[in-house]
Amino acid sequence: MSVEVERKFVCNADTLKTLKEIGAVCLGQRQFCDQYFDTPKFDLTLKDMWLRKRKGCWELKCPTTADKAEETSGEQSKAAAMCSRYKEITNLPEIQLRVKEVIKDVCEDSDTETSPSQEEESWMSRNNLVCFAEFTTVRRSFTLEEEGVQVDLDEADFGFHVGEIEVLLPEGGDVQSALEKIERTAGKLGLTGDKRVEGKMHAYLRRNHAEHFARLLSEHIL
Ligand code: V4E
Repeated sequence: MSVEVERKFVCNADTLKTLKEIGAVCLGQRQFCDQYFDTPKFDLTLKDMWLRKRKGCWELKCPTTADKAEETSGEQSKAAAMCSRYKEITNLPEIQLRVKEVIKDVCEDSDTETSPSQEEESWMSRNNLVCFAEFTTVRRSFTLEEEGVQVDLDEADFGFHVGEIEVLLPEGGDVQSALEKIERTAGKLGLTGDKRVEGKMHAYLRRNHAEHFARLLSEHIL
């Protein structure tokens, strides 16, 4: 399991130029399709749990518990407020356990021999998991001098662009240092805003699931 600390930013025509000027190295461009799953009642996302399939692999993002030591000064809490932080789980049995804590699995696996894909199908149908969002992203990734920092410029197929500065940590890694690296990178990129920038899923839900989007906002999940 790892922890992703991330700050999203509005990217514009100058972002590429600025990245070059600050010595960012392009790692390449890739395209992927994300499918997000939840129950029809949105049991997972209402708990801020985001289950998706990307390039055939399952991933679950869920909240981390905040570390009090991170909020010792005003500047530090400002940096933390601009960033999101989620546990990223990629191991399917562990994902299934986490999902089971939220959704009551109606029956256990049978002993009959089934292929992994049949088991996945069966797990999804037992838990009533349906795809509620699907979109393709073209991502250009950059690395910077700042150790472990990656900048992604994303373009989603529904006409939405966003930049992300992110640091991936092992569980229990130094979140404070990650926040500082992200702050320094944001400074180099000349980012001045003090409000969180919406991500692809925000924009997708706003456009396609307005009622659920409003509920997530009212429950302070988005
Ligand atoms: C909406 C959401 C999540 C699902 C999307 O996660 P995100 O990191 O935006 O997607 P992506 O494609 O950049 O994933 P990556 O390739 O970096 O793994 S996970 C958590 N949320 C909620 C959320 C929030 N409340 N606030 C912000 C700023 N971001 C996400």
